Amino acid sequence: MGIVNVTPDSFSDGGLFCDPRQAVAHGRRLIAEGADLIDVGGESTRPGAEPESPTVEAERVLPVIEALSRDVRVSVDTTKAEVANLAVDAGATLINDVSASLHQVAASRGVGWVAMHMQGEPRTMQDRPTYDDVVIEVRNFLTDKAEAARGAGVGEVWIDPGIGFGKTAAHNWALLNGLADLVATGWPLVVGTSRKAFLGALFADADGVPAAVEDRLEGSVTTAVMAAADGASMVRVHDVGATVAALEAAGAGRSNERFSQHIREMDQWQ
Ligand code: PMM
Repeated sequence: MGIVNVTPDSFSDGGLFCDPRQAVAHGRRLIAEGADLIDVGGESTRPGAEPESPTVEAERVLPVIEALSRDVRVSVDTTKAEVANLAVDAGATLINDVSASLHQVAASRGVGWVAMHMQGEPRTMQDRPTYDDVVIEVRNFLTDKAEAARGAGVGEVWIDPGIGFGKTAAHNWALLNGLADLVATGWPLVVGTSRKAFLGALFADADGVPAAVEDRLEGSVTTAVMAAADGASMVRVHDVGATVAALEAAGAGRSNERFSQHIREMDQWQ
């Protein structure tokens, strides 16, 4: 899943692809680099971000979805029913929902749904995230949401632990170490680590200054490969070319059942 953020303020690429033409061109580059699906978002979910109006969000994403969905499968990254519905009209066939609240829209429109876990809301989620056992709590939340969606008639349901959403670096690493528990639920798993702050913290300099967003490539690619090796069926990434190459190398090196399974699952959703 390649990321196209049509926002002035997303944490890693905010402002770069605000003009729909630039966003479409970027999406096409990601397709050429090997993305199977493009995730288009019009509202930043970075920590501290304020919500956007549905009108502004829709204006940003709709032309981009309309253009890219002619070439590839497109998901819309939104928490608003109104935007999700308009995005489906424009050609999106998957609702990527970081609020895990829109399964009714997916059911009524006959499209897929990604349920992501978040503690709190973007404005305040990093204030003081707390869990007794982050893996168990996230797993239970996601299976409840997935079962509710399936019960409501959503045919294609994905779960996502929401790396960085109301989580400390320790929580993120615990989740990445516990992906097997999420895979064991049987729901297909999406994981998004790309360029996130916990990777910046890992590569902080001697004064504790985190690595800049553009210096998080190795951490992003490595954690994407680890997630796939642990059974994630999809990884959400900015750097598609590097990630695809790394996944291919890892798959060739291992040539094991997990990677073959991964490829089969991707084929099934296309
Ligand atoms: N992360 C971001 C936005 N949307 N959706 C899913 N399903 N999973 C994620 O981890 C996720 C997401 C934040 O990253 P961005 O601002 O670079 O898009």
